[in-house]
Amino acid sequence: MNELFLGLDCSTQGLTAIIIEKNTSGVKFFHDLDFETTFPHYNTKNGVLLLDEKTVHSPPLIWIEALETMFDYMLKRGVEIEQIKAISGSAQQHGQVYLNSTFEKRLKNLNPKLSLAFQLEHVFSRNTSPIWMDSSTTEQCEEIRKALGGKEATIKITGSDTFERFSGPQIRKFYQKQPEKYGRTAIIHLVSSFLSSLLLGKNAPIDHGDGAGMNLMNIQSKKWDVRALNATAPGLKKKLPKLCASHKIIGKISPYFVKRYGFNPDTYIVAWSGDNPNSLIGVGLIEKGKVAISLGTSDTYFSYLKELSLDLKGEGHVFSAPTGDYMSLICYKNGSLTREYVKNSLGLSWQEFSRILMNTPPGNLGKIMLPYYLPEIVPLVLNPRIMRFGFDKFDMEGNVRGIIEGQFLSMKLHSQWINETPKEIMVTGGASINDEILQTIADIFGAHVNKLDITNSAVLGAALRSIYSYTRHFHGKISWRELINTHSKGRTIKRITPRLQYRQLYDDMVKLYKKHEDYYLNKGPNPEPFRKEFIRKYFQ
Ligand code: ADP
Ligand code: XUL
Repeated sequence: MNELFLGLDCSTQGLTAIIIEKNTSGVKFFHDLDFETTFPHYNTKNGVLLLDEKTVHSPPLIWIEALETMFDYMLKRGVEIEQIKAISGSAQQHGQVYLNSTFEKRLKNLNPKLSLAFQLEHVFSRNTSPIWMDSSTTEQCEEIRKALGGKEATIKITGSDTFERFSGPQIRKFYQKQPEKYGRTAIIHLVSSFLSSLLLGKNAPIDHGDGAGMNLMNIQSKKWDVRALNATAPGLKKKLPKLCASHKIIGKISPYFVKRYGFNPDTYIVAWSGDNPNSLIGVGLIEKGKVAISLGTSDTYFSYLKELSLDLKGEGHVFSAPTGDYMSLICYKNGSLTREYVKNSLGLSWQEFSRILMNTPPGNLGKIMLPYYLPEIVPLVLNPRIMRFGFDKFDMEGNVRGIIEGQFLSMKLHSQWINETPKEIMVTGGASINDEILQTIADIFGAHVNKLDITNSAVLGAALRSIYSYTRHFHGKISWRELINTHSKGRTIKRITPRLQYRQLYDDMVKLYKKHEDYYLNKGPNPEPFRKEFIRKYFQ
């Protein structure tokens, strides 16, 4: 009999589901739901509500409605739902869901004849959820950092400096600005633990991977850190779920889903985690030596760490990895949405954009773009503006190459703390289908870039984690290596080779880019003479 495993990924822009079997690499079911177009009544743009330039939320009900719409679709497609043995999931990191005291009661008493969104409409103590794109908590970041003894101390305690999008500073802002609503909040979930709570029919724990993105969990002991809790908001410990290992089976599926969709009552729910920790598994990074770049709504650069190794400069993060080890990560807000903005403002399709990228010279004739369309996380830019040096917004070629080179020169520059010069880069996320972008990444990093047949590695990672935990539970032993060899290894459909003739040019250009960044952000010297020199060296 088929043993099926379900992975779900609730990202910024949509919900994805995948069903796989334990011992074969085939995909039994795959489906994507886009929030903006499938659920227009929430009025989101790309899945989010832009309340002001720095304040970015999403309506948590959209995630509930997406979950049930996905299960309705699975029923309609005749998926053998009763054969699903275990479910795990992935969600955009950092976002919080604020719930009142009726939440758990309602979860335990759901009527299978009625929709989930209808029954859970009134469980929120805050109607919208701040998400990872929010950058409105600089004040709270400073306060928490100070209370923890400064930047280095904060990093040593939580694995990261305080960041605007991290859950702790966001919770502090809510407590400060809306103390009554904070008082009425019984539990604060992450998006991942919120969705797993729905499946479980009671409050689910937060796993160590997503917990590390809160500025509240001690990165060494993997427990809530009392100093961080006290620095954030009073009475917070009581409002947080428990923490658990990412591989933990947290229970069986709630009777609601058994009765409404025909799930087997013995379907196990495995702790959900963040999209980046899930992607680590989906692209198969379980040992040192390789890195991954995710080109989703955010662009992220991440790698596996055997030992805890912190970025004391403070731009990067260390999270727990699903294997129980660690992972390093840097995150850029100016990812796909910024590429899309430049493409759309030039009136181009992706095909036209890619053709221009292919036909323009590496080095962009010395034109440099700082790609801050949105507030940026790395480096911190709170008042964004796209900066162009040597061209204007009407120069089609200059802008197409400028945005892509700007983004990945910045990534190369700011990933140096990870101390891992990659020879191989795994790429994932929506933009990883674009070969011309991948060629630019290969050239800038001087590394081979591997493109996978499934561009959503987070959802694959979630399904693999469900197999891992289920098998470990019933058979006592399973190796990550074996699992990844069966499911992830053969997925590379293209290997893009770096063009060695551009290595020196890009080494010089990273330095040139840094001078422009320093000039714009840190009042550094005028970089124009260096740009002229670069043009003389490579283009005259
Ligand atoms: P998330 O998981 O964060 O919701 P995805 O990984 O699904 O996002 O990526 C969505 C993004 O993929 C879109 O915003 C879009 O800009 C980008 N994308 C889709 N097709 C292409 C393409 N051909 N070239 C570049 N980017 C693309
Ligand atoms: C990671 C981050 C984003 C979100 C959205 O720290 O903020 O990558 O997880 O995908």
